[in-house]
Amino acid sequence: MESADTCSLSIINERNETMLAIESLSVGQYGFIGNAFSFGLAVMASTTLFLWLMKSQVAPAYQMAITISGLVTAIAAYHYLQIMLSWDNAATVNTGQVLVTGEGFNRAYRYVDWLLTVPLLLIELILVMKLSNSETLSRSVKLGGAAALMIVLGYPGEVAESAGTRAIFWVLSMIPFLYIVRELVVGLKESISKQPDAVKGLIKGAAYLVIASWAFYPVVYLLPLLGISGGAAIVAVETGYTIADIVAKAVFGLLIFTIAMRKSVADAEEAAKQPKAAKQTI
Ligand code: RET
Repeated sequence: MESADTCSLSIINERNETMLAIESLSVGQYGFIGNAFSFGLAVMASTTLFLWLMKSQVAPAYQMAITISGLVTAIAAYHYLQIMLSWDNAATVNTGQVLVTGEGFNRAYRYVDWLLTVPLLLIELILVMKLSNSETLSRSVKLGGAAALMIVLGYPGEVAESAGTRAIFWVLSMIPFLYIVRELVVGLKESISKQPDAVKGLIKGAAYLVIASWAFYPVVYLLPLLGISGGAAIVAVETGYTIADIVAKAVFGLLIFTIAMRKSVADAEEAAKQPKAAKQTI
């Protein structure tokens, strides 16, 4: 029974020789990636709890940003659970070898996660700046739309079996990506200058953390085309995305929380400075 199973698994193995084929992993590499997914799940779930439990500590004006930040890590926690289960089901370890089961590893979970979380992350950054309603809406729509386009254009290349297709969709996805980066650098510069001194540095830091962590994704995507092959390519892609996700969602969420705390204090100090008469007229 056991040998028949092993035999059918090996046949699938031979047929599945693609660029990022799971059967090219060593047992150690297969286990390492599974552990990275498990770590990602733990970070996302605990960050969600922290953000939602601490939300009441910031002024009401910033609570929406904290709620959204927790939503981003909650969506990610759910997807990391699915990713981990799919990874476990995609292969088995038998007599020191990784054998694919034929179920396949579902790479769509990651992209659906990004499709939901990337626009939310951008909206969060815009919200915490407390711009006028119309500016908040127009920037959210423009940046959120570009982010969705970037993810949708990246997916066909991620699941493609040929290097050429991967390269083409990388180029296409880079167009909305560069637009977002330009908007963040140029467009937000002006609103950053209007922020209170206490948070100016932190908001700038958040914008640069977004750019640096986001820039990591297209680099990770390219690694299989840059001479890394076999099991090492899958390790690079899967752990690379997991690290980038932890920085872009959990670390970023905690930074947003810190900004919201400081802005709450700065707003309260500003209100205390207003003369009594002026206060009564508000
Ligand atoms: C892809 C495809 C290749 C080209 C580019 C990409 C960019 C992905 C990015 C993803 C960001 C994800 C975040 C998730 C956290 O919630 C799709 C890999 C440019 C920037 C921030």
